Amino acid sequence: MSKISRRTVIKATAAGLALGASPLIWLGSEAQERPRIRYEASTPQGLAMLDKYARAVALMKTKGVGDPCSWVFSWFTHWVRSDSSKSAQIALLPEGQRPLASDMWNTCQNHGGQTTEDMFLPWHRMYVYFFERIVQMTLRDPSFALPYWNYTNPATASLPRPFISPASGSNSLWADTRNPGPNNGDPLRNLNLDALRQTTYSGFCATLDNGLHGNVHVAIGNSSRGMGAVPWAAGDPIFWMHHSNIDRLWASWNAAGRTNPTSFAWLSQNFVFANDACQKVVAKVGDFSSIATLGYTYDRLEPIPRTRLSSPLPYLGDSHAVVEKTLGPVELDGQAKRVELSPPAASSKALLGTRLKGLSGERKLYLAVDDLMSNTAPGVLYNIYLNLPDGTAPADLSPFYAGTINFFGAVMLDGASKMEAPALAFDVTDLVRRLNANGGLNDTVSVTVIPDGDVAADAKPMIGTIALVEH
Ligand SMILES: [Cu+2]
Repeated sequence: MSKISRRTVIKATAAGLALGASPLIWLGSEAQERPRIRYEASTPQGLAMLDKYARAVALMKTKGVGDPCSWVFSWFTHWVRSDSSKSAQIALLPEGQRPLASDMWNTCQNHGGQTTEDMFLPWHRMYVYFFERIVQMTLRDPSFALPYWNYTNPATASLPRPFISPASGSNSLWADTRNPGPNNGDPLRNLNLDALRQTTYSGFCATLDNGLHGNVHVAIGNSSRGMGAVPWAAGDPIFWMHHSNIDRLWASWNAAGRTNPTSFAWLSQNFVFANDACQKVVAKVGDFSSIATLGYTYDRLEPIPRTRLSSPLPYLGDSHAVVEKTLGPVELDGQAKRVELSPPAASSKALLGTRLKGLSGERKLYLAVDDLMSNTAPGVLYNIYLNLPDGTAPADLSPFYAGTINFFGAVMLDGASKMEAPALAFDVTDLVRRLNANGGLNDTVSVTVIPDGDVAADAKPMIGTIALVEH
């Protein structure tokens, strides 16, 4: 058991008792304190927090795996490392530490198929929240707040300095499981805040998870033991700055007036975590729907882009909306892959140009990429282009660029009951219009998928369907 200060013990015991009765009482008293601010990681305040964070990570790494306030216990709460298994790791623990590990480990939502994709945001908000409390307790510093990493701002698209310098094991924030580019300070590329354009919660949650969130995981970490693979992701200290930012984007989306689910099923869902007394807490999604009652805020929220997307998820359910699609699954490897899309029925052939002229109001054309699956993490992002002329030089690809996909959530995990194969849709209205105006369409669309780096040999990534959809 970890050493904690007398003051923390008293506070935590009171919190524990209150929680037994109702989590609301505990969260309510929390909200009366002045909210802590989560700062952008590269600001002076953010860097000061990262200094504290580095000390906390080092301390947490010295604690035994079975201590719910240890580094590894937090990591395994997301998912247990894939060279072992949950049951094997639990068997190594002292008897008394097994029940909580059994309740908490491998609970990342919704990679195990336990709940629904709508739980991605609240589960990770709770995960970050309770981790932040454990860091506060570890440092005996209740003013600590986790900084966030704002990678979609080109000025801060490189890993924050303390994570890469010094580049050695003496730095508790450095990891040798990252891709060499980012770990040498290269900025992340092809990231955007398109998810914020979604108008429904389910569309927003899934687009953020499968899009920006997964792209950042894969861009930073390798697929064997790093951020690029779910079972290893939370072992890299940058994980928490990434998810602090994902949480900030959710808060931003809400601040612009977009609303969360109000269903009983969503609000009443419970998840198990450990509090800052390293003891079990049961947290309810309804208590984490808004950060206003959670005692923290952000130094800056993102403005919502003016152009909206009418939440095309689930886009392939309505077959009338499909303009053209692939005829079968698209198997990817280490090379560029080109596939032609075909109209679902012969009668609808040669309608793309007409359809473009007829697009009115909020209706748009989307490239839907559905049912992503992979044996193991391929370890690269794939960029998608429309009607790419043969032999286009790498420097000339951008006029044909439609979007970037990742297979972060597309691998069936050990111990998972099922998997929701990720899906994404990209607004390609302007791209298709431009290609059509340049005479580059001829009423057919071809899609080229190009890996942005080397693909792991045994990965075998596959896209179930690629379709052009009007919605
Ligand atoms: Cu994540």
